[in-house]
Amino acid sequence: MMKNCSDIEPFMAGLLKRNPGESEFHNAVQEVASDVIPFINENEQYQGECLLERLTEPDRIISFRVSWKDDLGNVRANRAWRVQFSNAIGPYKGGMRFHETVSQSVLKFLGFEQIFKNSLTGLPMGGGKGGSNFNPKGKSDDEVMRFCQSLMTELHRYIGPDTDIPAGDIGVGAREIGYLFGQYRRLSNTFTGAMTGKGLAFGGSIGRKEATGYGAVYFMREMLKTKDETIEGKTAVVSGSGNVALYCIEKIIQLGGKPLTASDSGGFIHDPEGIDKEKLEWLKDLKEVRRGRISEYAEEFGCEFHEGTPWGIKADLAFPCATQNELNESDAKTLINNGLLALAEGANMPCEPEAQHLLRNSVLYAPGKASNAGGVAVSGLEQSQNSLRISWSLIEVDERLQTIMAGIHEKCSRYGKLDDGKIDYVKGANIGGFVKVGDALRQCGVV
Ligand code: NDP
Ligand code: 2IT
Repeated sequence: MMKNCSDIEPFMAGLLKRNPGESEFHNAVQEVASDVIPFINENEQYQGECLLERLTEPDRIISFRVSWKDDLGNVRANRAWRVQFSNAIGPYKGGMRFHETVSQSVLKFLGFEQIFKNSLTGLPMGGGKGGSNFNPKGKSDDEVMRFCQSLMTELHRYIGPDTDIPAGDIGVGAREIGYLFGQYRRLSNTFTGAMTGKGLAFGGSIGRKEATGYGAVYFMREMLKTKDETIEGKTAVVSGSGNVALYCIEKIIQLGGKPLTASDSGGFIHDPEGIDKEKLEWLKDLKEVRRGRISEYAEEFGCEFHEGTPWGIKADLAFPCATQNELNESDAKTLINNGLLALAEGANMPCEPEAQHLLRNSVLYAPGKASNAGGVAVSGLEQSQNSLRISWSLIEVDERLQTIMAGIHEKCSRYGKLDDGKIDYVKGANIGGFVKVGDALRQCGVV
């Protein structure tokens, strides 16, 4: 039984008991609860409703087997999930992740974060996430297609444009969305916006591919403004070389900054001259078309390649854009000692809790649920365009994205302002995301 808790300890003890072994989920909830429980205690209208207890229990989790055949004719089986976490303010919305590390705990943490992130965008989107422990690396296009078709053969029953709208995440890009959407369209015999991140030829939004990376840099720009600083002339350390990292690097270059690094699970490249527009085009081709390794960049441009993560490289700005828990306490210390000014998370929960604690108290620090919300925001715009059966131009989409990111920064500032005038972006994002969802829960009865 869940009881209304006004203290964090008994609340977390109950959550750990109900969700044993799910460390990623525990960490995500702990961070939110430590800001939201005190807020509830100070605001009577949110009391006595078990709001956080209800919000930490997913509406439902669908778990299923995905059987498929590899190119050698072997039958393979994977596990997949869709975590439909909360539809309090709109249909479930969130990405699908294909990676060997995907587990129920990882998807629950991502789905939980998504509730607050989606609320912060101001768009009517609930929180969800899905994925599979399938590893697309080294698989042929045909194998990926058979896997996606098999997965959607089950998933299609549970999704729809007014129910649950999946999109991409790690290991799910344009190719996978195409195969998934193709099978959805066939099985449902409808052409609707039941997925986002679609190709431009079949209902996708211009600017969606770029949105998460661009959005993270727009959020950074807003944070720097509070210190009368700009991106121009600043060096940046970036991790990852996937969808988020590539377009984060692109926007840093466009705004006059100098990205020094990029990485993948094999290691990172350090280019002291900076990754420029031409090198980035080469990198996009390497990663988006040839599906190559980041080490090839070092061979092509004659710079250093190292194993591990790039956090030892001195820079003004940091953008972790690869995966969860990729930056630990010692990395945070190194970045701070090297004079870091600000960090904006492109990935979801890339900083371990101890690293987050240090950064939150030392530099301008934006949690992913605020700074990487640009991706899902433009997914929301894709849904609107699909419903209206129109396509906005890149300028229109990009203007809306900039307005949404500035709006999230404003909400974080409003709810995260400390007594000394500084902004705690983590607190601001947690409370700013909670308020709308909490209001919706209160007003819709006990469900
Ligand atoms: P991609 O699959 O396009 O790229 C992921 C990148 O991170 C690759 O360079 C990959 O290297 C690296 N990476 C993944 N796992 C690990 C690992 N365990 N250790 C080291 N490197 C790793 O994914 P995205 O760019 O879409 O997603 C990156 C992050 O951003 C994730 O946390 C995701 O949840 C988050 N995000 C994504 C959004 C989107 O719109 N796509 C929106 C908001 C957040 P390799 O290829 O070697 O595995
Ligand atoms: O983590 C995320 O916000 C995403 N992977 C994007 C979700 C979406 O629905 O576009």
